[in-house]
Amino acid sequence: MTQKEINLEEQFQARIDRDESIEAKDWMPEKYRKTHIRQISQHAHSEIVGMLPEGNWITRAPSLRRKVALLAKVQDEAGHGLYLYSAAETLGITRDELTEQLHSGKAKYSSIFNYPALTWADMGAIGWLVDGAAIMNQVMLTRTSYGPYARAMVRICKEESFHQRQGYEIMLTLCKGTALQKELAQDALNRFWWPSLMMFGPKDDESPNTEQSVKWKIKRKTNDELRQQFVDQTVPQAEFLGLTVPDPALKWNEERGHYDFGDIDWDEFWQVVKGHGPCNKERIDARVKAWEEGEWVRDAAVTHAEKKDSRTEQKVA
Ligand code: BYC
Repeated sequence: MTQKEINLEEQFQARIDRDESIEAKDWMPEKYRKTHIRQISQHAHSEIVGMLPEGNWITRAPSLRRKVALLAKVQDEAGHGLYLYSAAETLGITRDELTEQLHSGKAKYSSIFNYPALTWADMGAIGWLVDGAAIMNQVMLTRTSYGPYARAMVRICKEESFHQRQGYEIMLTLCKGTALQKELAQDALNRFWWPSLMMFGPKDDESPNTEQSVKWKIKRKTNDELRQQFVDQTVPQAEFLGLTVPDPALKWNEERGHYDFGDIDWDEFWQVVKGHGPCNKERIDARVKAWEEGEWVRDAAVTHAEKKDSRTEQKVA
């Protein structure tokens, strides 16, 4: 590194330490830019792939009210994906490149969306647990050091809290219903509990990116801190529903002031992250199909925009 680059890095770190927001045109270390492209695009892809398990239940929602709410939630997720792609584009990568990275498997998306949604109760569990975990992470990200990402997160968090409440309300209704409905709710919790804890990423001592990301205030809390916060918040909610969290080691620790919980199956986590989860292939196939079938729409939109621009130019001339 040259002396000039060292000075620039020091000035950059000083700005971060003063809690200044970094904007798109500001100087930033190449690794900061790359880390953001990686994280924001993973986040955007998660929103877009995350529409698939729920989209599958829109036609089977048990009432008009449930259908409308689920439809709105899935639509919000498309919007979140678009804000996030736009935030990533401010860092000098194109939408097409981002899409290509998802389709080729180069870019990751959240492991959670590689599990199937088998029953209506899964719509409750996803809203309650998956959106609950997402919010825990995203509230932290409203204060992340990169301005365009932080600002996108503010709006996203407002919408996510509705998503979480609609999920919990589904669970509450099922738990107050018949024995079979309660059984469905318990089964959904059993299947989604551990994958939800995995959403926060590997343990801190096995997370290659955490140390630098905390230093740059990309992450204000570590994976393990957020996971603990999620367990502490969610266990009383499960108790209120009258459901059992599927972890025999789960126990309130008076001394720590937190719940102790059992070991996560990290082999399963890495299998899913590396593309070998129950639905990885199905999810990517669905995205590639949608991309290919939508080509004519994109072409038409570009042609329309070009025509509009040339008409404006003619008028100005
Ligand atoms: N799944 O060093 P680490 C939502 C990867 S919610 C897959 O700790 P980092 C939604 C990680 O990318 C979900 N991969 O990484 C909710 C890294 O690999 P690379 C989206 C994972 O980035 C409801 C490697 O493991 N939320 O969208 O410091 C409905 C080592 O990890 C996972 C976000 O994306 C995982 N669970 O921390 C619809 C939030 N965990 O890239 C939609 C933004 C880790 O080095 N993202 N990996 O090869 C983050 O906050 C951080 O990226 C993470 C990971 C906490 C997830």
